[in-house]
Amino acid sequence: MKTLRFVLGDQLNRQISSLRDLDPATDVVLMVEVVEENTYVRHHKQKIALVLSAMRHFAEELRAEQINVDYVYLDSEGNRGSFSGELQRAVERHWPDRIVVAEPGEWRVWQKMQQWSSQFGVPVEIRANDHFLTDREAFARWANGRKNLRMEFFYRNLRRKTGWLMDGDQPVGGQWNYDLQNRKPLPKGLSIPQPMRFAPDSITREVIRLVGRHFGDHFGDLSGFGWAVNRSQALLALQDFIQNRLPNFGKYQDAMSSASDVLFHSTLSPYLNLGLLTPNEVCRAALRAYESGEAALASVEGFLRQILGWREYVRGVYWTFMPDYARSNFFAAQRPLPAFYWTGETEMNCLRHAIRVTQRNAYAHHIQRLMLTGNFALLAGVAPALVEEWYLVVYADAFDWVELPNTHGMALFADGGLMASKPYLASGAYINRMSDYCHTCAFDVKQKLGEKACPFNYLYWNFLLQHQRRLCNNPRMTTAYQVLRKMPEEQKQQICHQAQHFLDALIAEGW
Ligand code: FAD
Ligand code: DLZ
Ligand code: SF4
Repeated sequence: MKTLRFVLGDQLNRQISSLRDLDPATDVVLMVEVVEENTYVRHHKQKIALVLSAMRHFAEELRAEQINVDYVYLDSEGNRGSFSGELQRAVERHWPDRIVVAEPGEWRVWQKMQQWSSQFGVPVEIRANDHFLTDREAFARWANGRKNLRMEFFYRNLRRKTGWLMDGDQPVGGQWNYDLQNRKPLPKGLSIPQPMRFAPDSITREVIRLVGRHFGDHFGDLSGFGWAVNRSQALLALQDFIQNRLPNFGKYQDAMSSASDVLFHSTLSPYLNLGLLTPNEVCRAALRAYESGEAALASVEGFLRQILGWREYVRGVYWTFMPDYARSNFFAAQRPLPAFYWTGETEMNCLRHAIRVTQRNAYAHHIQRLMLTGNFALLAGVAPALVEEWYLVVYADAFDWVELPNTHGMALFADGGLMASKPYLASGAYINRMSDYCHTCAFDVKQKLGEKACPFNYLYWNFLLQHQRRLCNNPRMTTAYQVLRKMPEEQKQQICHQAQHFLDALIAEGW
């Protein structure tokens, strides 16, 4: 039986379900570079270069195994520019008995896949995407009928199921979670190892030129490209993280610093999301570091929780609640996205730093995404769809299944609390505690009102006032509303007035 095996740009793993029973004597692997995938949002230039270079390297690896790969380049003659258009052409070239493909990472593509069989008159088998530790159905079963979908419960179930960091049915060390030990700001003078970077080879250099030609006006710098583009490089990046940064990962997981773009984070998300690394091997590498005494329990548990917990959980939320999930807007937020999200031109030092890092690297770590750009968009009442588009554009690891729940649910609370028990809101005090941004900022983090006051301060209290009806009964907001209740009326009015003035001025600057 001749099978056309369609491999998408974020399915670059030899073990993926769609390649499992491949017969090199009869089958063809199809890979296509298409304009639609590169422009449905105007992705960061480095993200496009990473995906296309990783696709080309993967095709080479398959060819080295004598597998017949039909690879369509962006510039190939007759390229119809979309998955469906290119699949149609491939069916006409190869006349397969069936098409096999793994589940995509986006609802948008999933909907198109449902049409393919009738569109092309060929049976299409859509296989589970086994680049995850759980399947979509398992999450839906877990979620079914639950009032409360907190990640922590899902994570504990998976710890029990995998036996990772378990001592019988109890967590190793007696605690499920070492979050409280993982909230340290960065001490002065601590040396931070730079993550491993990879000089572009001839394939990547060719792709970089192509991206410059076709997508030169997209967001971000291309010149500093240093991502791993194949599995062997990604494995080196994993090893580098385990040896050099994992030991400090837990302690400084929530820290921010202008001295380092990455701190002790792994920067492995693009490789996990493209299939160059599997979550299983990444978690096992961290567990080995714990067993050999190279990394402490709090670091390894903290890291495991991100992958076994958060990564699996957000994927489950996405597939269980889409497409309605994306439509909710709990705070009825409607403002446009400020222009500085694209330029980095703002006097707020913390945001300027987070956005410049993003331009430079197509990367920012979690706390920058959540507590700087996410927190500001929430406090400023920016429409969720605009914030979500920004996050999908700017990060090399951004795919809808993971970006949307993180932005919509975690950063913006637009789902009204399906994911988070309370909105992740912070005033300048939190940013000051966790970073070194404030002492060189044009604003004064200690001032609550007035020309020099940190905008996060009055925007924070203004937000609580504006959404009092929606939030005051949330038990986790009690302390904040107690403070607000004691605040003199006149001060509340001044806060609202200054917040409104600030937001109006941003609009006038051209959001
Ligand atoms: P580390 O801090 O080293 O964490 C290890 C790994 O855990 C990551 O590589 C990632 O695979 C996983 N992980 C950690 N946190 C999360 C999370 N909340 N959700 C899912 N996986 C997680 N992550 C993406 O992969 N793609 C996105 O498009 C994306 N968008 C985000 C948008 C917002 C608003 C927020 C708040 C978070 C977003 N995240 C996204 C989650 C997280 O910020 C990134 O996974 C992380 O910053 C990637 O850097 P790292 O590899 O150094 O992570
Ligand atoms: C992100 C991306 C980009 C930029 N380009 C391509 C491409 O040209 N061809 C391809 O197969 N995949 C690409 N991708 C990844 C897809 O957008 C991704 O596979 C879908 O969003 C489904 O998850
Ligand atoms: Fe950010 Fe406010 Fe600190 Fe400036 S003072 S860096 S705006 S938190």
